[in-house]
Amino acid sequence: VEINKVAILGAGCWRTHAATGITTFKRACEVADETGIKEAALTHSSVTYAVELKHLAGVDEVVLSDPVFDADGFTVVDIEEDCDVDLDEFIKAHLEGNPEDVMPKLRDYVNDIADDVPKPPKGAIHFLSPEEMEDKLDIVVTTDDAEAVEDADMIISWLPKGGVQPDIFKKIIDDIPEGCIVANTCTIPTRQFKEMFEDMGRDDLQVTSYHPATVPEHKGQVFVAEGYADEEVVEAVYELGEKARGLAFKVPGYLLGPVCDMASAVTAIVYAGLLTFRDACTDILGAPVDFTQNMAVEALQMMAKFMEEEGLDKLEEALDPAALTNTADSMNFGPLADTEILPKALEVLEKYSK
Ligand code: GMP
Repeated sequence: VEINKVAILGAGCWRTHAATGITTFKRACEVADETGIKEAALTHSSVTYAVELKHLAGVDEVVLSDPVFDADGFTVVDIEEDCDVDLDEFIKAHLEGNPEDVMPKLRDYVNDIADDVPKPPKGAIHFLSPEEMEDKLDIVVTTDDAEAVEDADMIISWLPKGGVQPDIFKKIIDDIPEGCIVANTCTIPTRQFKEMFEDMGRDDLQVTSYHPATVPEHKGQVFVAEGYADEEVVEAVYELGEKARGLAFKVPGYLLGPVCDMASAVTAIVYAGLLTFRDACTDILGAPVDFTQNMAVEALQMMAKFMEEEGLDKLEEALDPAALTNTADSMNFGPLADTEILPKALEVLEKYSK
């Protein structure tokens, strides 16, 4: 499997990254340092992906396509003029010092102008112009999706939230090469992404993901979905991701959302619960693993049913959280107690009790 041309659809906007108030340009600065291209420090979203693929993973041709590049609302923030931050100091703060010495200035400026900049695709906030992206980063920038995907070995979708992706892909569906690798990021679950292409008659495509589980400029990592593409393809994307992003994980495709999206907070708590529950039951009580598994499956499935039937905002009305503080406390032994997961959970339930 050779990946010589990558097309990235969608370039993103930094306003939401500013709004969270917690992310930095740490990875972008590392990329600037590793490649010697200073301007790489000023990339975000899929633009950081593009630089990494071109200069760290050695992909011949990286094309970034977004209608916003031609839009009146495309806004380039000059960190020196607008935010009063020197580029060398910006990089130094991220690599050797504390990013928070400089980040508040960028966030404040962007939060201030955000209301006046139209949302993508009519406008977007970047720190480099499309010309600088081409000249300094050596990537191809276009507004023509059909041209971008022509002869591509891999397409990465940084397109808006799920619902609109079919309409965008429909327009270029015949331009996507036979057997092309198509990867989703954080805006659509991989399973839904796969079904979308199948609905368009493209079950020849190799579906996987190139999911950052963060904003790409902040942290170098990527999550690659398994199960919907040939194993060699998943391996190739994984190796590409490792070179480009520094750290890559393979994840069963259907788990990509639960592991990488916001509900990973729920998944992490549930997963930690499953591991400690398993060990407490099998190691200490000597319970058979299949019996233990059945009980855990029942708990997970019924909790999902409970939430669907009652609604997430009305859970406490239907089941007093205190009910569990009085049943689960006798489970407070072995790994469940040692790892402090159950005592902490019971404390939280107590707080929410009626
Ligand atoms: O994060 C979503 C990104 O997708 C934004 O930068 C949008 O401007 C971009 N976007 C919206 N519509 C399209 C489209 O039809 N093609 C491409 N390539 N990007 C789009």
